Amino acid sequence: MSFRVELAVLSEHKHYCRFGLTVHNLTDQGLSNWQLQFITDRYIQPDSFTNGSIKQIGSFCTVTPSDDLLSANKHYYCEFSIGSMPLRFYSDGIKDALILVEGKAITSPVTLTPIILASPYKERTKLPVVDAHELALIPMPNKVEQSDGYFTLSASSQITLQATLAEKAATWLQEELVRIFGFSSKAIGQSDILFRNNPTLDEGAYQLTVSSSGIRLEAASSVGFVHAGATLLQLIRSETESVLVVPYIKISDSPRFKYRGMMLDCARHFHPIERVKRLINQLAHYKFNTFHWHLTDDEGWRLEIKAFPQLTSVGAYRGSGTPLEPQYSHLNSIYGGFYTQDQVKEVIAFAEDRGITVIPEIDIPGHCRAAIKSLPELLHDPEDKSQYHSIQHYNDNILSPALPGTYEFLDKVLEEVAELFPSKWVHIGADEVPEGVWIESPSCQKLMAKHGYQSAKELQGHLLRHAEQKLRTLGKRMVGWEEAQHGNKVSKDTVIYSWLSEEAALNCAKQGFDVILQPGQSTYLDMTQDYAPEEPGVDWAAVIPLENAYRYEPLAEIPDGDPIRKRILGIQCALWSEIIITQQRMDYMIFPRLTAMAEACWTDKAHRSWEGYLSRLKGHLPLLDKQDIQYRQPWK
Ligand code: TNX
Repeated sequence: MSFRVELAVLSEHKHYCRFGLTVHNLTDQGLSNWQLQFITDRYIQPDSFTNGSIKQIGSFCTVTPSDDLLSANKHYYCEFSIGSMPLRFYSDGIKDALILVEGKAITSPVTLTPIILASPYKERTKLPVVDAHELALIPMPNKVEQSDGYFTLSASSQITLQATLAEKAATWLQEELVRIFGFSSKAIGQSDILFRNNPTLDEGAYQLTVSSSGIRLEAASSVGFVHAGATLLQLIRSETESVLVVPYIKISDSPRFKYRGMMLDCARHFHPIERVKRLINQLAHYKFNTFHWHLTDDEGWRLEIKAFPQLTSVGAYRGSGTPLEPQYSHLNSIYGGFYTQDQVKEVIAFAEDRGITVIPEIDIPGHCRAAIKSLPELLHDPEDKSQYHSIQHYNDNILSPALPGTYEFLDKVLEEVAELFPSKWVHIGADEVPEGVWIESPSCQKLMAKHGYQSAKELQGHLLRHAEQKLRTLGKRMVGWEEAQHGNKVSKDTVIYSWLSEEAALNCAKQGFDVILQPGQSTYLDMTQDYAPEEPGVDWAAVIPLENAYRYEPLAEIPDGDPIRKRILGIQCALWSEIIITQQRMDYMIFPRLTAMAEACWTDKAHRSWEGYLSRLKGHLPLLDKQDIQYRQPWK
């Protein structure tokens, strides 16, 4: 016997919804002095609550009913309001719930029924039916000439290296042939696969030739050889266990954008190192060259820092009775994890073998709750009486630019980060610092007066300028979200990642910043993929069906010849992990949209076609099946 919690939308408007919540006691025991805990990502207006009171920290809510008795077979009912957009998906409902008695969780299970939505979308996207293309290449190479005939790889086929730069790519190819096709050459035989240096090719570019004399992969950079291998792996058909065939072809290919990235949030939910490596390997298959590792956030600090072991001993775990309350899931257990520096080195080396640079992100000054709770003696300002409400509903998650401890923390963290990550770029976050922050802090006021700052944005700039200078002394270039240039304090060396819209990127590019485009409306893989209410995901930026992801064209209205376009270094897609708990969910959100984004990153505009992509995707799905990638079936 259990409890059942039901949430129903009673009424909804553009920026306001009212809900009714019912707790059924289906057990044969009455409860006294009980409470309900649950998880929601919306902010519940405390004054709107009936029949009790609610306390909310982030996504974590505790309800204390006005009647502290709940008899067997009876129910409790309350109503409340939110001031944000209507809910359209089941995953917008309550994510986890727990009953407490005398402040302690009880073991009877709590069943959550799907949220009763007032106006779920009725539309469904339907993809055109297409034939699977024989050359199922994604991203589409920029020049392909196919001819009749197939080359056969057999157990005596060998990989031969005539370029030291190709060593890692050759090892990767060999590993992938085994992993995907179960294929390994046993005897010493013919040099059927030849890696050869071709100094005429640019960074990342490659040529792949398959003819009766064998397979030749050419490049002048180690990453170019990886891309050549990735294309070859997509061309292979397996005839039998030990025989693979490859069509005769000549491909000459190079990337459209220099920066082709994906960001993974490992803070909201922790992704074990094997899951991270699996993703990096997939990125290599689609010719991405950057993995942006979001390692810190309000809900968890995931990177071992030797100077501050508390960041992970405290800040990597959350749950009842710990300094960080449960968030997003796992109400009834301690949840978390972190990467040791040795594991980070392992990930970096793994990525490097696949032509991928790992950019770490340490998100400051917002999104710092886990750090502040771990190091209160350094990072908490007891005199700061400012009232603010962050987007994710915290009022205690922003570093203070006026505390000496903030600088000690930042300097030591950045020193270790700079040492650990070979990447030239370090991402400093800078997103979503809420209104109202710092204004009631005497020390911040003093700092503002000293420098003649007019706004909190300038205080943020003050801190970020320090970070930029620190990183420069460590040999690194600072990069950050679009808010990093607010307050006008950082130099034009800072690379700006726009995410709220493309507009910020355009403005920044006009001012002389290099930009990476990661607009939520097109590149956020945590957005739902269709309008059906059972689609998992969020929709604050948009619903992103496959076609919209595919059709993303950065700053489309800026003509090709405009010098502003030189400022666009590339594109990045992102997976935020508020509801990404398992490998299965991760695969579902990423695939196949990642393949669409890969084409936006790589393929020249003239060679892109939605219908062409779809038929190649159809031909490509068996390769995903072979790897047990649990993608969203595009033609369902
Ligand atoms: C916005 S994108 C955020 C993240 C959230 C994400 C959810 C950005 C810089 N900030 O903190 O996880 O939306 O979609």
